[in-house]
Amino acid sequence: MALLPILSYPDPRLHTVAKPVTLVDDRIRALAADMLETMYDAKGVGLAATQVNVHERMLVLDVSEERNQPQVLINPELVWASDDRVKNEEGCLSVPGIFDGVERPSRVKVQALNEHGESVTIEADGLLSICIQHEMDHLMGKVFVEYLSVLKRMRIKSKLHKAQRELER
Ligand code: GNR
Ligand code: NI
Repeated sequence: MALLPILSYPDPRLHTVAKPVTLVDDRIRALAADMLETMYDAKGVGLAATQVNVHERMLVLDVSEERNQPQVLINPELVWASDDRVKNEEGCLSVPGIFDGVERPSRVKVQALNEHGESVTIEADGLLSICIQHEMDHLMGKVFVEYLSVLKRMRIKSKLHKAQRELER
């Protein structure tokens, strides 16, 4: 088990489109375990492989209060999204300290493989729905700040650049 470094916006590697996982094997299971450890350590509800600079379609999440319901989704595909949309406050481990409203379909149905290579179908609403959509965006190279206005995004970039410079001093 190991903690993995998380890429921070505006790192261009966050815009990489992930490739499908071709085989769910021990390498993928070890990566899932490291991603879960990294997610729990960072107190996140989800983590996409893109954020740890691995460009394969896989994500982990745990939206439970007790932090004891880890889920691994490999090659997730959206099979249905509701027409009704809801706006929620989102944050991202790759955009530290920034929270803003994002509108998305309220409910989704997703098909994926689990860490054993078995097909699973998830019907999600609430935080699970938001989190799955947020993570699937990462796998497409999309970060939630891209839903915000150009002006807000500019302010976020300069704030994070400045924070990075202070760290390097
Ligand atoms: O920990 C996280 N919380 C969160 C809150 C609202 C909407 C989405 C998220 S996902 C985020 C972890 C993360 O960055 N995953 O990519
Ligand atoms: Ni994120």
